[in-house]
Amino acid sequence: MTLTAPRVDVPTSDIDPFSDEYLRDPLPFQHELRELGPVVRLERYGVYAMARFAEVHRALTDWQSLQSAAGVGLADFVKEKPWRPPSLLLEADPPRHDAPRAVGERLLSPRKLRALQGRWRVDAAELVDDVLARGSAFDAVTDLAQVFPLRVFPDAVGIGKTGRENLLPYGDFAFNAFGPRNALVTDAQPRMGPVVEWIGQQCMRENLADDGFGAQIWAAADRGEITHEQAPLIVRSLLTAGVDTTVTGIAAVVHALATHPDQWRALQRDRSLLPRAFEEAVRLLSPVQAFFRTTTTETEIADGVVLPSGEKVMMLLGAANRDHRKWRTPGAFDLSRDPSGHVAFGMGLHQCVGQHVARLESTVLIDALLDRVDGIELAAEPTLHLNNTLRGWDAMPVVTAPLT
Ligand code: EJD
Repeated sequence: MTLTAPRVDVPTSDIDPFSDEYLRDPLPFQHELRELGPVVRLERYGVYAMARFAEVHRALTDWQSLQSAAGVGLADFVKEKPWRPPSLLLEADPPRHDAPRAVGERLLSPRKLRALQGRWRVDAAELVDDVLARGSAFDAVTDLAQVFPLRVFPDAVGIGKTGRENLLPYGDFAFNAFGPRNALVTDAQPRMGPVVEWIGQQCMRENLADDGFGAQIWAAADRGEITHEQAPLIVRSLLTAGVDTTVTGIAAVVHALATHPDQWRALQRDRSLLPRAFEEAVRLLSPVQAFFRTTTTETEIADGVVLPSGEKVMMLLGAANRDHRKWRTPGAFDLSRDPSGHVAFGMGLHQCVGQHVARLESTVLIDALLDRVDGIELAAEPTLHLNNTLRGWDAMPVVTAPLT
């Protein structure tokens, strides 16, 4: 018999994980969802949500039962036309996913990124010097977190110098579009036409420098690893997923350090904790808050909870990363813990292919900061940036102490 409703009673909730109230302060809502049960039905959207680490982890690693090809946002691509041609990486399952993924993995491997590390260190040092030359107080978002990725990543991809102001709005829209058509989407939509057009142009071979990630994706098509029709869409993935995410990630690390002076000092004493500081900050703040899968068949998504085929399941990465069942003192930013296994980059087959880029950008920038200031504190309450998927800020005034 085909299941049309869950096989056990699932608690329901009227929490809207895309409301302004939720986006402004998701933690109490995520706590409530985590404690309601391993799976909760969100009445407002007719979808299921999981907020505990174990179920989120299980869902992320079960690509057979929980597909991505129906979209990893709220919209079901079976029923609704997506706002742009689906991503070959994000919105695809094996076997179609595999060749694009292999190209992305080789391109963005730690080994390949080592070639960029020296230049990015110099760029980070220059940026922090420039910022500090203007004063010890600055904005960690608009002066640093937004500037550094835009300074290094578009050049690494090899796109043109003009129009780069389109990158952040495009990413912001794409991440909003994983949610419902709320005001965050509909307010920005009228401005998106030329932005989408510009992005598409940047993905074409003739508009890419001949030594960047973009050219290397086209070269992979020449070698037959992917088709020439696929190449521009894979370049588009870098431009969609590679900017706003790293801006948010850098801001998360700065925020964690600025609000935990003892952990800043621990990092000053032992710079080898820097990679851990990055992981712990993304665990704690989860720049990417949530994603969806869609059941391909009747699926037991938690012990005893069997969902019908074709259901949307929301995975609350941010909630899983603060589940006390998995983490002791989950709300602490603690460089003495091992945060590995967090799901801020997802897990499994789709786990962030760009994570080494994010890690490198963040660590070289914080390293440059550690070289140049003795301490960093918030100078005012940061201004949140509301987005249906990303948890970040528009502004974060900080003040630094000079090295003594
Ligand atoms: C993403 C969560 C794309 C694409 C890939 C990944 C993301 C967004 C877009 C980054 C999802 O292929 O266009 S963090």
